Amino acid sequence: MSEPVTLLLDVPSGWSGHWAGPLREYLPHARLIGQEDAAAEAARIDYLVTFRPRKGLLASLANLKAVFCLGAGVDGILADPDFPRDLPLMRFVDRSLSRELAQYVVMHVLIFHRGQRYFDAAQAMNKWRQRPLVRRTEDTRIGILGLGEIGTMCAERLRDLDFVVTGWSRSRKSVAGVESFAGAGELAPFLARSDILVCLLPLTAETLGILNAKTFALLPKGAFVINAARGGHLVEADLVDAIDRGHLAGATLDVFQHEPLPAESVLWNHPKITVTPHIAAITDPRAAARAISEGVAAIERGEPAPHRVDIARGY
Ligand code: NDP
Ligand code: OXD
Repeated sequence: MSEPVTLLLDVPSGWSGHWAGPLREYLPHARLIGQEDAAAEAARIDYLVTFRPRKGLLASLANLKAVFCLGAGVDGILADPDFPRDLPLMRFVDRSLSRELAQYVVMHVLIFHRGQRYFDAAQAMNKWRQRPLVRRTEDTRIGILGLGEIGTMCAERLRDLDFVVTGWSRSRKSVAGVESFAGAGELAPFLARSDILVCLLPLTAETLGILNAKTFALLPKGAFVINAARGGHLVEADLVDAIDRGHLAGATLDVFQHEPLPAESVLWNHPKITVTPHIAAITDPRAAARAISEGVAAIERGEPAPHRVDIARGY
């Protein structure tokens, strides 16, 4: 009988219970070990399951067959200089993840579009303050940076609410009712017609800092920004400046350059910025365990696992 495969679950100890049960359920014949046993077992570890590996961990695992990322974005793994560039890296792609993120985006689009903060402030003062929509839905243009697995579902949901939706990606897309802009050359016209800009790009060398003063200047006056992708996409000081000068109406941010967001960050208390703690879409442990078990089975059969990351491209 062949040896069982060994999986290292590299998540902070408070989270391991959350992931271990589903992984044991879907991979009943595997040896599952936690961070505490990683050093002693390093040479026997076949598969690493992680999101942001601890410094030095990848360098210590000489016999890895593959890495499974617990999230959709693999920037936290690729940022590690010890990640072997030829090692298969799989990211998490699942309808449940896209759905959670689409809910988050739709909710924050509607909070802005419907002026909910105005009504919250009125309620806090026991005031009955009626006000019509600032802009008609049919006239509100939403631009989605990144029309991939998640961006496409967000675009479809917003389109179904009668917003005017466009998407920007590297390659041209064909999504019913959603206009596609592609490549660096079409970024400026895409931005010029985005009253609400939603970032759902992967963080790569090309997209790092893409939400900056130049980008904001190309948005229409009064535009709103939602960043649910990665903190590295946003130059936070440029956002605050564009809001404080009155060019942008505000922003919702789920991701930050430094996470957890430091208590002294000006973003926490800015009256026109909503902060959430990287919860736009949380990976479902059972869905992830199922995907990992399918990936491990494929690799053990000598076949490619689904959702392998193109390392050169960075996503
Ligand atoms: P995908 O890889 O499916 O989609 C990425 C999209 O970005 C593609 O359309 C791609 O274009 C486009 N893109 C990439 N690079 C460029 C570029 N240089 N110029 C233009 N377009 C580009 O990713 P997902 O939709 O699955 O996930 C997107 C991101 O969402 C993740 O990387 C992660 O950072 C973030 N995320 C955040 C979560 C949260 O809780 N806040 C949860 C889950 C994900 P093309 O299709 O042409 O290749
Ligand atoms: C992800 C995330 O990339 O949780 O899935 O941010």
